[in-house]
Amino acid sequence: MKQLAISERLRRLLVPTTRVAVLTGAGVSAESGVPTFRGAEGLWSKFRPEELANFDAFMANPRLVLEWYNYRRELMSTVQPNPGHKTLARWETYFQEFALVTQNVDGLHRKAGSTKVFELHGNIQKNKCAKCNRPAEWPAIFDPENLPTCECGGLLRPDVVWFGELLPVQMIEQAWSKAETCELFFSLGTSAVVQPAASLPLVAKRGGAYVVEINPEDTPLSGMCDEVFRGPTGEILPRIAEYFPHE
Ligand code: BJW
Ligand code: ZN
Repeated sequence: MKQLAISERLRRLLVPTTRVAVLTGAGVSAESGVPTFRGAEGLWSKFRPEELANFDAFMANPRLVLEWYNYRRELMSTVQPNPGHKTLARWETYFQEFALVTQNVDGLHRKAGSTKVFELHGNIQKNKCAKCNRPAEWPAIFDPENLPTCECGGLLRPDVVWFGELLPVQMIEQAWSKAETCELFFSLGTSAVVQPAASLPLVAKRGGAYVVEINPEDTPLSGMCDEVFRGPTGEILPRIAEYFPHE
């Protein structure tokens, strides 16, 4: 296959000494078979986020919300990382300073071998108490007839960040600082509409970074990016890596 056309500026930045930060979204896992949220085939075209992904919805109808998470947990436990995840896992060792920030809750970056991942929106396979926030090991699947509770009496819920909830403070602060200080920033497979994650590329740009987007579709971010690749991350990322001096 013909080599991917990339700018001279990007090519020069693909060296181990460049400080790199990456933000990933649902699109990066699409080629693994995980549905995205927005768009014609996205989860939000079939389910209403305000009924499922916020605390009030959970308290009003925990069974409905937990059954939705059961469905997604089962799906996510069977999927495998794709070449996009695997390429990013290799970048962690290639670049001396590399920060991988994800909005995804599917754990596929770790499964691909990334060891340092900022999971801004949590992890769907983990649980916590909806009342006291204590982490809980079980259950893997919620029994809708017998909702699991914490020692404090609170209901257990998936350890993910719903609309209107704060992201883990230290994690978003660290991600912010990585975006501020990086030289090269990648926004990958995200519609870039959910805050505060969607601000990270802008923070990077303000800090002087070269901002690259990979997405088959236009996003609100596209216009401010220095370089845009229109295509799936599972195909484009390995082709960008072909430009690494030793690969
Ligand atoms: C491909 C591809 C391929 C396809 N290759 N690409 C400021 C202004 C306005 C609103 C707010 C604001 N600050 C906060 C808010 C409120 C809210 C928000 O942002 N709302 C906007 C949507 C309007 N944010 C919050 O509530 C956040 N909390 C917060 O800020 O707390 C403080 C606060 C509270 C209240 C008021 C003010 C401040 C929390 C956000 C939590 C988001 N949670 C979810 C659910 C997680 C749990 C779960 O999974 O069940 O996170 S929602 C959902 O969206 C999920 C995702 O992580 C997130 C982002 O979606 P993502 O990843 O971008 O996916 P898609 O589907 O949107 O896009 C996929 C993309 O991939 C598309 O572009 C495709 O083209 C592309 N694609 N195939 C590459 N093969
Ligand atoms: Zn509790």
